[in-house]
Amino acid sequence: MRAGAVAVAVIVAGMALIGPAQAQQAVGGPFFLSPMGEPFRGDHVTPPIRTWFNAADQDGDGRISRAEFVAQPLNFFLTTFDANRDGTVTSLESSAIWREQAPELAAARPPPARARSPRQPSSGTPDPRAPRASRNSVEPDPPAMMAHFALFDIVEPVMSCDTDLSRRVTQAEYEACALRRFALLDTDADGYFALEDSPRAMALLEIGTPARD
Ligand SMILES: [Ca+2]
Ligand SMILES: [Ca+2]
Ligand SMILES: [Ca+2]
Repeated sequence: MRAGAVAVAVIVAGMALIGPAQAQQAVGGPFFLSPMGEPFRGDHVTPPIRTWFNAADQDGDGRISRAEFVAQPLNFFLTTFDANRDGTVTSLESSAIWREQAPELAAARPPPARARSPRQPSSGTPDPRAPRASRNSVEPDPPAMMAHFALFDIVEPVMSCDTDLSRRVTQAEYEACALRRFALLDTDADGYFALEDSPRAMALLEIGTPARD
């Protein structure tokens, strides 16, 4: 009985030790943030960028067409980001999803402004007046961190689509934004994006792939 109590104590202590580190594990698997802000997870076989790619490549021809690229994130936009289903996504809504499903992105984003003026648009660009000194000085810059899990260094992949600065992203704004991002990925302008077109995508393919031994 005494041994049992000791065992329980050891287990509890172990849980306390691994607790914070496992918050990420609870979300599960290597992480990729799609160009339109949807979190994807890989596993020990499939790199997370491949999970996104396969979801977008609806016809399975090994490349993402412009139409596929725009269509893929819409369901997530309308049913997950838009938590209150009013047809638009706010900064609060998108941040809540990332907190829950993408702690890696939350870590890469600048800390929330303490008292953001209501007139100040959320541009996705870090406020140059933000107190950088308050950040841990060894903390890497957000764009450097983004390279580990995204094709773009855009820490606000949804609110940066708010072209009319209404502080809400409509479906039309989101789709127009997707077209602009696709044009950046489709470097040879043939209307298709393949992972081979992007050195950064090829580097991300290595993520989640176990090292050969
Ligand atoms: Ca395709
Ligand atoms: Ca909404
Ligand atoms: Ca808007």
